[in-house]
Amino acid sequence: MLGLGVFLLLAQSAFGAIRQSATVNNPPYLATHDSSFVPDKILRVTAKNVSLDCTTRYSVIINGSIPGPELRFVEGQHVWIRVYNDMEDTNVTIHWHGLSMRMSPFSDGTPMVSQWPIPPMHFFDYEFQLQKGDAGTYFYHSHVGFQAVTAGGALIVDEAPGTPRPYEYDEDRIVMISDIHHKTDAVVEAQLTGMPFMWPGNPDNVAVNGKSRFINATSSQAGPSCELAVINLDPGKTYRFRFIGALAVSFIYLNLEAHNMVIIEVDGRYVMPYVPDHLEVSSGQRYSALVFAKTQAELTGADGSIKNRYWMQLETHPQDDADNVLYAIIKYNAGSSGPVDTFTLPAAPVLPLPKETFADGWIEDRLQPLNPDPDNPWIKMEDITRRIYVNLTLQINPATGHAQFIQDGAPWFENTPQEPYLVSLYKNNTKYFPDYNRALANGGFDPVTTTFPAKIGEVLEIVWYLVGDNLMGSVETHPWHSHGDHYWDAGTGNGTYDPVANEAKLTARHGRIITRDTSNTYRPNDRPFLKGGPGFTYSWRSFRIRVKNPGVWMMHCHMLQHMVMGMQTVWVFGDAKDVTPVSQHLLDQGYLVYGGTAYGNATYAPRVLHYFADEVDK
Ligand SMILES: [Cu+2]
Repeated sequence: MLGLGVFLLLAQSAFGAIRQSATVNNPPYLATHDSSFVPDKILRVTAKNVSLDCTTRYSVIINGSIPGPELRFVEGQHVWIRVYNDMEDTNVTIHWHGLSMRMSPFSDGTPMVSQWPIPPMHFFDYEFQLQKGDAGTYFYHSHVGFQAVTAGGALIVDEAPGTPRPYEYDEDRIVMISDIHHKTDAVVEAQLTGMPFMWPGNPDNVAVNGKSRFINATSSQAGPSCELAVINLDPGKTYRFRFIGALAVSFIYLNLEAHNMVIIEVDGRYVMPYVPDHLEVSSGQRYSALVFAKTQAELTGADGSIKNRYWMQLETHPQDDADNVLYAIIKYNAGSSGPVDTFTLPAAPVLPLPKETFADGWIEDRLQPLNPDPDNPWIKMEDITRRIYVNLTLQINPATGHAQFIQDGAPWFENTPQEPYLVSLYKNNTKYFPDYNRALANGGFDPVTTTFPAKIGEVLEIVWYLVGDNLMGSVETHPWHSHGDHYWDAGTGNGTYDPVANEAKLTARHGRIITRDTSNTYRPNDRPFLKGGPGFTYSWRSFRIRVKNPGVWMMHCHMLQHMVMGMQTVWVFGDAKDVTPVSQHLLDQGYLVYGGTAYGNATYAPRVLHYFADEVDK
């Protein structure tokens, strides 16, 4: 633990003064956040009718727009974000997707896991400390119900001022891809959890940066809420396109017309350059790619005319149904300066994209880390202290038609725990706290608390098994997202897991394996999904992780529909003595009760724990 008051740093940037700190408060202390407290960012969550995709829908939105504002921070920055829940009848939390909340475990934004949700008409101050190595592409989103389909935005971490980037580029461009459902959150949630279960339907469309044009729209509807996204480029510059899979359920294939992409980042970590023939993005994943803009000469044809617009083509690859083809426009600041037609779609798809459904691992086994971290070396098989198999399957009640996803026999819903696990941990409330030995005796899963507990220092291999459902024996592909830390993505394959055979594959890669936070458990591509029958194990995926960050972290399918249907797991790392010590009286009535004194409102300034020091605290 670093001593108090050392390494206090101030940095100047284009944003003005930023908080910076390498100092951990041990123990954290409470401060009143009255009007003198100035957060770095303010997010206000509301619900209202919003026009998007040529239609109007009642949606949860952040700071009045879809997507919410783009947040930018730098490595080393100490961040405070105030989130106002301006809704009168619904809870909210915000999760900082891909960032580790390391030493500020109340900030992970998972309702009933890391915190009590923010009650209506209250606000909560989230604190986190960015570290070297965090530079990359992230996003933030609500973690309640189906809200994240519209309530989210890009979150970018840049290198600290003066720190060189491993890849040079002139500017970046956000490409945030989100699903559009014309049905409201309430209808979608009711159908998914209904008896009988009803699939609300695949997305009506996909938006790029909050722009979309419904395929059946008429030209009279053209306008700001009924048009394609435009990405503007200057000739000759090098761009970093930051693709963000802020999706509900779609798997996206995409490509650029007449431009190559060089992948340089996966889920917030730089990778060796890789040139794919197309990009695949599933819910929760992010990729950065360098795109080299054409020069003025390259844009100019033999007749002197300038071609200044190109297509970005996106296709959704749902599990079974026909693909949807969608577009954004890449527009050069060159040639004609007239208005851009953002409404007319191409008569036929302009780019070739693979036709198979989303499976087989794409380029995942070819990605390599740019700079392997010497302090966190690749986990070899002999380093693993415990292997946990988690069976993922859909369970349908033949009598009621109710459907839920179960993990090792149990679903997890936001109303599963009686109080947030982290709260139970601080209260040392063993009634709601996992029993490690009980879990060990049950393959790692504690069925009483519906959690997977682990001790600090353990080295886990988590093997996710796709298991045929109880009626038909079918399976689907799921993007599994990990909170709390990146894991080593130790591969995927059909059938049951053979550790020795997989280790031979990994060894052949010389341990150049990437860490990331979202990977797919694939349905086998040869579509044998009814062949094995109920309970049949179709495929596996391995995550390896050193248990080092105390806290309560979710690992869940990132498809919002499946989260609503219970496809989530909760991992408790460490026990009461491992979480940063905070004396009980500091926590009473603050974080430990719903709407406690850590939650402010119009007339009340909250009392907030400070896990990190900075100049404002002095
Ligand atoms: Cu899923």
